Amino acid sequence: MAMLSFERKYRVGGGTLLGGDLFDFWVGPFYVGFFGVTTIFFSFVGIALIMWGAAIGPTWNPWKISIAPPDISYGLTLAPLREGGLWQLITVCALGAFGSWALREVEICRKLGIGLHVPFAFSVAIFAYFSLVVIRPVLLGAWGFGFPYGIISHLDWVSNTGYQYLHFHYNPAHMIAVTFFFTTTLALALHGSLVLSAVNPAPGETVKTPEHENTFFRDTIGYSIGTLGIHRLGLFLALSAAFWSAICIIISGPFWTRGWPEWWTWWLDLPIWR
Ligand code: UQ2
Repeated sequence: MAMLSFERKYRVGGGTLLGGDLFDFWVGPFYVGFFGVTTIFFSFVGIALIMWGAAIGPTWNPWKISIAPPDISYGLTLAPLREGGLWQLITVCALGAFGSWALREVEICRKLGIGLHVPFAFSVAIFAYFSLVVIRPVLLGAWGFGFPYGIISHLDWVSNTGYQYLHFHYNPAHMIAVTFFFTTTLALALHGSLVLSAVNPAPGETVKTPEHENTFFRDTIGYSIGTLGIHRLGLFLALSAAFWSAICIIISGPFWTRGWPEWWTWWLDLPIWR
């Protein structure tokens, strides 16, 4: 079935979480819904505030534009717009837009009668951002611990925050996150190359089936995870990467204030060495 005829068949009312059938319509190929409207609203206001922040800043160089959070001295209060208040409003708009987008995905999943895996996966990415700009700043007692919104400035923030703990690669949760990121690329490289190899046989030969894919891996490593399994593994690896990234920054400061290399003294302190 061609995609457009499938979409006409399944472009049906209902399945909304909020707003009933008020916003239950499409604009061209795009489903709108209540959360489509709120996505547009938060995106528009958020981008306008970013433009305002850029306009009152010292540069229009896209690399150098930066909108910083309030000074630490403001604690968890609202700051004046030019003193980090813009950052606070932009953060609200970002979370509003991301949350709206996730809920719009839920409504589309409900219409189609498919699982909620995609909005769930997106929620883990939102959780990682939420950890940086809300959870950790609240635990540390000041919005000023959030990262600045700028291309170079956010890189500087990551570098400075890392060096604050002497060597961030000794953070055990960071180690787990990095391992999941690398394993995700390994899994997608294996999967992408395996699928392309099966659908691109030598000239004159027919396209191969999953039986060939299974047999390739059974012949090479004695195990095939299967066509459904590789996608379950990929989702698990990717979500774990984002999850442990969030954990590794939440624990840095609120639960460990010294250098991360020092954390490993627990190993040297084990009684088995005495
Ligand atoms: C597989 C399979 C696929 C795949 C891949 C494998 C037919 C099309 C890539 C092989 C994957 C394995 C053995 C798991 C590797 C484990 C890690 C942690 C990377 O068997 O089934 O379907 O795409």
